[in-house]
Amino acid sequence: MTKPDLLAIAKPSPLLAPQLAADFTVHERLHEADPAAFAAIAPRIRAIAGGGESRITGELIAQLPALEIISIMGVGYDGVDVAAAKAQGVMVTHTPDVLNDDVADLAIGLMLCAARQLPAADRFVREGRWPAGAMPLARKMSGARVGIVGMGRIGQAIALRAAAFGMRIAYTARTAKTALPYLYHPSPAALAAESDFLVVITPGGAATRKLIDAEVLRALGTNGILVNVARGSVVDESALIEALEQGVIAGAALDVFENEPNVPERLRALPQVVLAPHIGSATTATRQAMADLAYVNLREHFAGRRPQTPVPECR
Ligand code: 8YV
Repeated sequence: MTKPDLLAIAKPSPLLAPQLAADFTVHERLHEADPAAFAAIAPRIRAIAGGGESRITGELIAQLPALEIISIMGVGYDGVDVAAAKAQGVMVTHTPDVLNDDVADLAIGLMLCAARQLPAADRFVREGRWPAGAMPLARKMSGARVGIVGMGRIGQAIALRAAAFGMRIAYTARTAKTALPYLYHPSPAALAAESDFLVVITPGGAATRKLIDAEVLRALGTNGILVNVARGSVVDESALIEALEQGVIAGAALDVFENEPNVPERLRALPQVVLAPHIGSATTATRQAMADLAYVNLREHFAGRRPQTPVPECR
């Protein structure tokens, strides 16, 4: 039996590539690398494999009449035109839950880094500055007020961890989750006004674009620290840079950016900002679990069964 043709929209993770190669004829980034060759095989493509940051447009989907499934190795799928996929009868799957712990761990780690100035402390020792005197005092995190923007699965995992630090937890989301013991605020600005740390963990996409704008940053205030482990698109990056430069907020810890992997020079120049290269789910154990789930979704589909984790719109 011939293997189904699969378009890998980006270079597949080494944890996924062998499983893909065993079951599929993989065309890696052919749509970008060789458009003429791509046009020739496009009618045969039955599957797409992508990551959380992949852009899979309606235009691309329309070029693939035999497409049956898009498997995303990531929980976020804001780059996928799900409406176009559905209109063409294409299933879209993602990898929720298996990364909750890692992303929540990183959110707490970034909060600690920003509050306790851990990257600066590391530089302080390495650069031999300690003998000349102590580092400036930092901020206490335990007992502070944390506001979580987005109270989905990862938001709840962050809240559980924050509770162990004795933090006062509040959140905003589209609707209040009455089963949770945390204080609900109807808007990011209202939440920010009552928070020392504002942690963003809401899905990306049109509905949340620039949700964290100049007004929210003003509400967070001169002692506030912004943490983003969601998508760069959720924060107005220019407004954030201005707020940091002008001392409108105290600091930020960011794992995601508007135009990854490019991080503006003005942001990189700010000492009160902690930066990470989109590593929320980047541990071996979690990436393996994500790769396995992304593969199982494809395997189940081509075995004539329902994939394990379709995106909500395709359930
Ligand atoms: C990864 C992510 O960067 O899950 C997501 O939505 O952004 C990250 O876990 C990516 O998906 C890895 O392929």
